[in-house]
Amino acid sequence: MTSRREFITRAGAALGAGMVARSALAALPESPSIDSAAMQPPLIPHAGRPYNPVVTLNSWTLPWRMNNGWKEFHLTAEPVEREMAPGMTARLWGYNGQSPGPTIECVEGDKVRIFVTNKLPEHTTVHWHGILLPSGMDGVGGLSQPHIPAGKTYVYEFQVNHSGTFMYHPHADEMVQMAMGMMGFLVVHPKDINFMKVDRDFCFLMSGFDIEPGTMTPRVNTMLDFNLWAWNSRVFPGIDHLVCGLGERVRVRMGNLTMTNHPIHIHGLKFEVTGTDGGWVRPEARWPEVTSDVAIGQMRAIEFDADAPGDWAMHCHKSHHTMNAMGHDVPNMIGVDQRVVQDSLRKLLPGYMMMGERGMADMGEMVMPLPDNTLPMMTGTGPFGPIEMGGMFTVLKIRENQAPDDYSDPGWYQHPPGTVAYEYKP
Ligand SMILES: [Cu+2]
Repeated sequence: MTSRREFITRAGAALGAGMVARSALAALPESPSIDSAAMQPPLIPHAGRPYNPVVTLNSWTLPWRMNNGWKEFHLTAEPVEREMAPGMTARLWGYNGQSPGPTIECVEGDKVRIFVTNKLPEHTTVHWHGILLPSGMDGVGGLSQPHIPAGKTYVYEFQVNHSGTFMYHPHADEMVQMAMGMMGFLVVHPKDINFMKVDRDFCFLMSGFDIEPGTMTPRVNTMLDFNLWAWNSRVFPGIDHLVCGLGERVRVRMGNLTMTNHPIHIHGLKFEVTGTDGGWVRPEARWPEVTSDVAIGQMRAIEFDADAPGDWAMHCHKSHHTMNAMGHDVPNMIGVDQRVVQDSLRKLLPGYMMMGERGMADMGEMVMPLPDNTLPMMTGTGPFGPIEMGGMFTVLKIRENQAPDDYSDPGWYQHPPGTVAYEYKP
């Protein structure tokens, strides 16, 4: 038997040596979970140092508790179901009920303790991408720690000494676990609440999935040919709009955990990259952009003044990344008169439909017979008709009368008379 006094002393010694305080396991914090893909309001800090919280598209921030000067979080790695857009749900792996996992927010100088419970069928670890910490807390299975076996809980403890935009993901059976959607955001706010202060601070992670139309589970061996390009495991038209008030200063933090780069383009305004995984970019080192390439494994924080009211497209500029599953592997039939072959094809493929003779725009409107649980290759409807998009596409809505903390959808932009492109009529 150990006395309570010895127990506390040993725990203290372990902490002093930068090791895991096993005593902490005695009082696991709650591991809250959500089953919805709806954007949750910013989590206003209830204790500890004050900060301006972020808003995670189609996701949420993990609640925490203070315990003797430590900010404690509890992540549970587990299989989840994620609605990727209305009409399509995927069976993924994630944290606390969803993929991606909840955003973890803390403040420069915080001592952070993160409990990780593994409810996956195999071992895992968590790597804190971009955080400067003791080597043994870096989460590389086999290299810096033993893997977390299924059913076990491990504890990570470190002090965050630099603010910025980071992420977390497994460093164990990575090809499978990342292809299944295991990732999350980690934001370290500056100690000075006025440093780099903005009016709205959005974040999302990019992921790629290969899910055969009609099925629910990603193929995990795919290296390049993904068919669903997602922001926070959502695809257009399922991705939250970014709603801003006219004149506000806005930050968007984006992380890329896919297998390719994504040139993210915003219409209607110009922005600057103000942060990377390495920290904040000095003002004299920034330049104006309307597209910023986010390479694999990178984070980019961009900032802009929301100075132009309207509905502005925001999307990856790789045109295949704004298409959903059905757009891939379709042969080019432009200029081919398919009527000649249609009858013979129908004998082989009952229900075969001519497509793409004039291009594929018709598919944006067409109601095609699709297998259950997939999405048309291009979809979504705007005030003027089909938007013909999918994947990594959403709308930045800048409105004159959007109240400061209101993230609700203001509807489509009402264009002032005489400001919409019109048909030429001689
Ligand atoms: Cu892309």
